[in-house]
Amino acid sequence: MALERTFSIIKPDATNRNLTGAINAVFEKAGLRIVAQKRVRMTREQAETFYAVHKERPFFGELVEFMISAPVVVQVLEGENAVAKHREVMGATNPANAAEGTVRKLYALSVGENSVHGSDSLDNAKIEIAQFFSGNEIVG
Ligand code: RTP
Ligand code: MG
Repeated sequence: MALERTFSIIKPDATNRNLTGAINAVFEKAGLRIVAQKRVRMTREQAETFYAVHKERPFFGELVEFMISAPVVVQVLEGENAVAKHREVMGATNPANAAEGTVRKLYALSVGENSVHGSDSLDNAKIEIAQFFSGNEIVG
């Protein structure tokens, strides 16, 4: 087992509904430690860069508009197998397919407004963390 760090976003649909604490409770209960956290309003450029891998997808424009529509909470989570554990507790992208007890089953509104983001690999976690945090903002 390896101690990992992953990058997490609590998305606008969740911050709008005041769910930051409720979602953090799910993460902490799963053994993920919040080692960095800040509330930010993403710029359009930040959102486009962050989701550049989805640039050609039909939902790209909608996704960027959504991510800049309200504040988000960006986080670094640390724990054993943090990348996989975080994705497990987030649940499937589409809440209709998400398992009981997962964040998306509990809180997501739709496949687009699905409350949370989590890195999909350790390599992407490192890239995504560096887009939002400097080293001295992360306290393990
Ligand atoms: P995320 O990157 O946000 O953690 O979510 P994910 O890996 O589960 O999903 P991904 O395929 O990477 O898609 C990124 C985000 O785009 C939005 N989306 N909308 N309207 C649609 O069909 C659709 N499909 C994806 C979601 O907000 C998804 O989380
Ligand atoms: Mg993804």
